[in-house]
Amino acid sequence: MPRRGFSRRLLAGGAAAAAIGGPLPLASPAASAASAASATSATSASSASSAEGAKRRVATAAAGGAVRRIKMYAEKLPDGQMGYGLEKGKASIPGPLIELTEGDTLHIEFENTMDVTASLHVHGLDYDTASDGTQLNRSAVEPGETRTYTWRTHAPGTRADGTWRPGSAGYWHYHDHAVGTPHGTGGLRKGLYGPVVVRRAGDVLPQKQFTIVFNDMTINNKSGHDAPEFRATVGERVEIIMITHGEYYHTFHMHGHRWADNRTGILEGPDDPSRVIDNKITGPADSFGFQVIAGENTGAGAWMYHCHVQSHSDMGMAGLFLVAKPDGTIPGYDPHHLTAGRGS
Ligand SMILES: [Cu+2]
Repeated sequence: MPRRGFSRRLLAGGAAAAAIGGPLPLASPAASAASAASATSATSASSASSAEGAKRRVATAAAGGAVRRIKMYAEKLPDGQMGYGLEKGKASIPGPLIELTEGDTLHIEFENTMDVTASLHVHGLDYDTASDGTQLNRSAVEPGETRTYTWRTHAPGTRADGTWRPGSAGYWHYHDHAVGTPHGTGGLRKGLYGPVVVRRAGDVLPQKQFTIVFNDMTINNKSGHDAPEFRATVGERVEIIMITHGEYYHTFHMHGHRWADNRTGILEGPDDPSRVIDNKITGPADSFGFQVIAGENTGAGAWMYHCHVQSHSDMGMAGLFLVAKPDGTIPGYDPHHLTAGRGS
């Protein structure tokens, strides 16, 4: 079976996102050629006219506070898996990337097109029990029915008692909590999950975004040495959103790139004490994210990413981060020779 191009698959989702989003799309197309522009518009980016922004010369997230509405569908896929999508017939695994800025509110009109009860449950954001997405409090959705889930976010600040209240910013995720069991074990297994990024005003925006989900022994529900590939050009600012589901603990490792083990994955300056890592242990329902400059200090090439539990990588939990030279060539990459995860 030929390796599937990760970028091609996500492009379809990206086009859908752009179609529904209008001038302020919530889900920016990952891996699309237009992702730089999309990521920028997705969060109403300003070019940061502040002194710091001018010094950094990167796009940054503008202040939140918007109220937005989208439609989401849960669908059965032709291969028996399940996915979320922003349009009927466009479901993907993982589901569409939802991006917000602290202060934003999102209303999701969720339609369950399947023949089993399903839901949408989010981590990290603010919601009441009616938007929890579980059968326990009757916020799941019966087959063929529709329900509006509301997710809210907030900026950090001082509580009335003087202690510090954290904001909503972070790398989060949503998933089904109803298919198969009251915990959505069947839905998660079949692909009903997706990424959420909440930014703080001023956060650095990426030029490309990729979501990697370790789900049991698969990556994005692709198993057996069919792991997704991502493509970027050397020097591009690439955001990785990493989520884990299923039964196992994994370690996420990337070759040739490192990141800061903090909220954004980016060091704030020379005195930021965050540890710089290239490997992170991750367990079920964990999520984290970071940005790297593709090929920084290492160059273009076919860079592996993989679970570093040896038996897991040997069983196929490995893929490629393809960093092209400006002329489009990728040193060391032979698409016909399956380097990632193949025993030889
Ligand atoms: Cu693993």
